[in-house]
Amino acid sequence: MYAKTFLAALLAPIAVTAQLHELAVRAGLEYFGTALREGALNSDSQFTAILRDTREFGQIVPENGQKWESTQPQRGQFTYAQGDITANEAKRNGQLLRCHTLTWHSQLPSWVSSGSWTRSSLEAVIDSHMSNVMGHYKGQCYHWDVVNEAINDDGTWRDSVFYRVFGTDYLPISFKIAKKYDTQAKLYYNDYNLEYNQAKTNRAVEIVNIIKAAGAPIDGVGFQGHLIVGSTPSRANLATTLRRFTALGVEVAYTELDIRHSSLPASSSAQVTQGNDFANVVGSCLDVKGCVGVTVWSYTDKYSWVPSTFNGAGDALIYDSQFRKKAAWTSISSVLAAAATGAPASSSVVIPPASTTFSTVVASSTRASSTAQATPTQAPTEPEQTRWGQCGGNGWAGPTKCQSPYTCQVLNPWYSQCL
Ligand code: 9MR
Repeated sequence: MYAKTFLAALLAPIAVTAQLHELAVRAGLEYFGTALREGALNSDSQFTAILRDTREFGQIVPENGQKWESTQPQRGQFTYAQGDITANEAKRNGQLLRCHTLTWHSQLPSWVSSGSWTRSSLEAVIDSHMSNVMGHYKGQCYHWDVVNEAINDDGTWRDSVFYRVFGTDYLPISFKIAKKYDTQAKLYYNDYNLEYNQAKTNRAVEIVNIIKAAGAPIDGVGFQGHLIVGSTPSRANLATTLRRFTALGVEVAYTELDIRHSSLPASSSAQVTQGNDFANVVGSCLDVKGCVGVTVWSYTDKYSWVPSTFNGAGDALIYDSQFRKKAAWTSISSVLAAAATGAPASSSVVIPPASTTFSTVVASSTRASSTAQATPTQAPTEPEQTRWGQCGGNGWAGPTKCQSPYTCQVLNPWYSQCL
């Protein structure tokens, strides 16, 4: 067995130097990421420097630049200047790019929302939008949020131009069209307030079922995670909710996480509560096989959509407005470090052969996604990972083979996965 002293010696440098993405990958997630506020890049050197720290953020997503009003403000006129800011940045830094978003009622130009459409004319509009926008970003998007926010908070269907013309058919139609124009990106349904496991969550489960029943492809469900300090569900309840979706055969991710204080300034105890809430959200992702990553919706309180939408509320992120790490940052790093370095859980982790170096133990994760097993006393056989298990990446010394029919695919320099 592994001597605690050796582990402690290994833990020290990790605790000192590691940042959130680095820890997240060591803990078995694919990434820890952030949204990029386009206007802040280059105009704010502190913002830009932290955003470019790939140990901190291994994935970025445009906060606004790829939305319909930015990419096709007038019919047939496509512009990518705003969307390219984040795409180019991801390329420059070697970060994964989440792409956001296509069929959405909001930030939708009035030529679409107020147009007079038949099913076939609106389908042609969606097709043309996806053909152009997805074509422009083809090969760059790790995920695409194909449909965004189709449900009201009470679980009823949102009244959008898409719903009025197609009923729920626009859901599978959008996913089928999306697949035509990018066969590699993982296609997501993305929404907020799914975390509470109530009527809206039930409807999102129905969305996955509707899409699959129509023979359309869907790979993931994004939990936006716009939450409130002190009202965030427990880690166990969040995990239970995520599992409702992974049980349907789709992956999940927290895609727009922020946890706002309802009133400001936040007391020190409210800041601790915020830290615990963040830790519970990130912890729930670690607990669920098929939860692939966590993205904060901007990382600094200097740039957040919250204060302009919720009067008096704010400070919802993990760095303060002067770019100092908050208690929330520390809580997240602790929960990730614990998962990255904790003792292997007997039922769920790849236990390396006895001869394996200690770096393997650290690189192995205790999270639920790794399932192949070998006992330390057995002659080293070649273990195989199941679907979603890690099978390669810098520092990885675990199994590199996948169980059939999955193959080991390189997602980034730190992480290859059985898909
Ligand atoms: O953060 C975005 C903000 O700058 C925009 O003004 C706003 C307009 O709708 O959209 C915000 O981002 C939203 C995201 O695209 C979808 N989920 C909710 C986010 C917060 O409103």
